[in-house]
Amino acid sequence: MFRKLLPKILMLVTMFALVISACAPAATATVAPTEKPAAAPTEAPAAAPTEAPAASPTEAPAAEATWRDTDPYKAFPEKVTMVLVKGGQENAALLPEGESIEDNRALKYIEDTLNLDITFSWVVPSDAYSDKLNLGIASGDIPDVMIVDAQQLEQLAAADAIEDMTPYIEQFANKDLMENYNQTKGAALAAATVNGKVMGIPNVQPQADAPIMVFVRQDWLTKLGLEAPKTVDDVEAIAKAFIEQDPDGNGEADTFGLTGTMNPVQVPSNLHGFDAIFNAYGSFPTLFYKNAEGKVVYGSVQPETKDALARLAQMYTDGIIDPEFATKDTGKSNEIIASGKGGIMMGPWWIPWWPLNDSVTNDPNADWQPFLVQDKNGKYTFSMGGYTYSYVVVKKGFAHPEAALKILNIQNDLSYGLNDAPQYYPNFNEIWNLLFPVPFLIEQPYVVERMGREYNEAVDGKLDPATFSEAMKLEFEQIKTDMAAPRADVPSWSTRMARLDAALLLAQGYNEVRNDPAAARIYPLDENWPSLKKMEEEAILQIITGAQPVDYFDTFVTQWYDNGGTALLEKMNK
Ligand SMILES: [Ca+2]
Repeated sequence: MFRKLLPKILMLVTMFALVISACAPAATATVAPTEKPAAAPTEAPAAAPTEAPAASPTEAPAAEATWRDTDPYKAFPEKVTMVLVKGGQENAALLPEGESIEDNRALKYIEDTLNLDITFSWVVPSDAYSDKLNLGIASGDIPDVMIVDAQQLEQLAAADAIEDMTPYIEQFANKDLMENYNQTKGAALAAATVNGKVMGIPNVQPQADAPIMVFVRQDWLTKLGLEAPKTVDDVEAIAKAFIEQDPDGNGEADTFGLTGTMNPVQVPSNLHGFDAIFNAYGSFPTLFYKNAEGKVVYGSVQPETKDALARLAQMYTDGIIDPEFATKDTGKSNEIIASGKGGIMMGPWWIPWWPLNDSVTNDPNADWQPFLVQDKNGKYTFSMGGYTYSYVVVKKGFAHPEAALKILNIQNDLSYGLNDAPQYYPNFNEIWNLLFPVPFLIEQPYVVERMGREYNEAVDGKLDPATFSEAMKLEFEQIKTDMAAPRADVPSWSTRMARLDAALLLAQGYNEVRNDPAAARIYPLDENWPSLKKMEEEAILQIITGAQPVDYFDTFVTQWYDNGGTALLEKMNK
């Protein structure tokens, strides 16, 4: 069971790293996601009529025709050659014997279905991909189709080196991919839009890391006669009681209120961050979003951020927040939780898998429960990460730009067993990015919520768990195991708490604030951005810890605008 869980945690950490790297100016790193989101409802292709054709000539071709003859799948009449490039070489040994990145059954299926001849001009280890591609971009030597990051998209579009994909996406993306785009309410395609043209095919990553929730030890609440939290006031009152009223019952004043880290704000994924408290004040630091007038503003310099900082500074002064939070990293603050010295932790829905599992392992009474923090209007509004961080682009002049979309359609079918796609590989989740010529995912954005609802319906007997994918069946067994004997088996508890309880909280719905997709491509390239970012991080920590008074926020805001912020916002709003 631990083996089963481990990749999931790695996946989440990887996803987190990808999101962060997408924001950092120098981080041209991994554009190809190395994880298969846990979501993968790899439906067994029970309905797929794989053996039928030869037997019944009248029916089978018709059945085939329904998808093979549509725009998203139709084979090219003449063989189309396509040159690609690829990372992932370091893992090639995971492929079945006799198969390689350049020659495998999944690739062959794609080539045969579309009448393509795919070759690779180079294959390199994952961490060399972006540099190698940058060299190619600089020298004008690029493949026909490639995965790029936001900066490379900007560069290639500015150089007029890639095709405008606007005419192709709706016609050639299949209905599953279009549905996933639609669920982002236009944000994914907007992220790929440069000067009004969709210049790349955007990825969609699941909403796995935001919003930030507050997890609280229900056993401590019960012991001290406290209600579950709804507001920042409640969280503070609980923290105060956890510090003062000896919830662990050892007669010593040795328990913490709120934990924190040197990164009080980090969207979308932050362990021990104060993001949820900022959000409760209507403050969305680190995000460039459109205000009510449709103008892009920066959350960190809005008056609501001062209000939230004033509250946090007061909490710090009052000893509600760990006095040493500003020097602690995630690992240090995790120790507080794991050792049973803290009963409140803020973090994403998946923290029952890590680090709360360590707390339960050490103390099976540690009954952590998730809650969302309301704002002063009783509403839930949270900072969210972007849906999109990478793009598939097509070299200018390539005769069939739609081929890129057709490949992505079939890759989606291979992932989920749709449209007769063969399921060749028992270890598919480990090797999909090696098999696929364009290792790129356009996923369901709200898959965590969807799975939570489905697990809940299965618990209520409204949905037959036999219809679940193998991965979901395993998780559902864990959920039932923990319901039968809470916290007796820690991995089962983690899965139940993350996949059911926390996911259902998300499924209740909330408002979202995100980076404006176009603005998100501008600030990482801005020459003043690194110094603006540093100025902001210092100001936030200084104000919370009292090294500067709350009114220092006004000085910070003036400096931020004067040292490049005004110019940056002008670029975004022109
Ligand atoms: Ca104590």
